[in-house]
Amino acid sequence: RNMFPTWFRTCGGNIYINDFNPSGYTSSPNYPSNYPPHADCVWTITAPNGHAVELQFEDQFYIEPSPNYLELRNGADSTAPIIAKLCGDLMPESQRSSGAVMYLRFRSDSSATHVGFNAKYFIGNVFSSGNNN
Ligand SMILES: [Ca+2]
Repeated sequence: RNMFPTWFRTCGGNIYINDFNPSGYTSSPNYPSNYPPHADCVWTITAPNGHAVELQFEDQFYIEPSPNYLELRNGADSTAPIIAKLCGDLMPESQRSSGAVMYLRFRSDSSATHVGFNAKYFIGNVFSSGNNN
């Protein structure tokens, strides 16, 4: 028997970016359709040592207020220092980890849903301090 819809089992994951796989996209379940209720997705994105993970939000962004959110942390798990907790309908600025790993968690509650998020992830330079590329 299978009590869970497909998105429950397939959202989230561990992503590794490197010279051969330098970027990709992650999004809320069903994007660009609305995310489902009761979603709880965790990703970790790992860059090479000495680099950072950068996230650039694209296309559409709409997550209802908490307890729906996309949470970003500086590290590998839910105890790591928080970078940002994102919701609302304004496209967030780019986000960057301070170390090589970024933790992402997307949650939705039982009520109405919206489009969610679509983010490009790529290798960032820890030591870069501005738009000098
Ligand atoms: Ca909701």
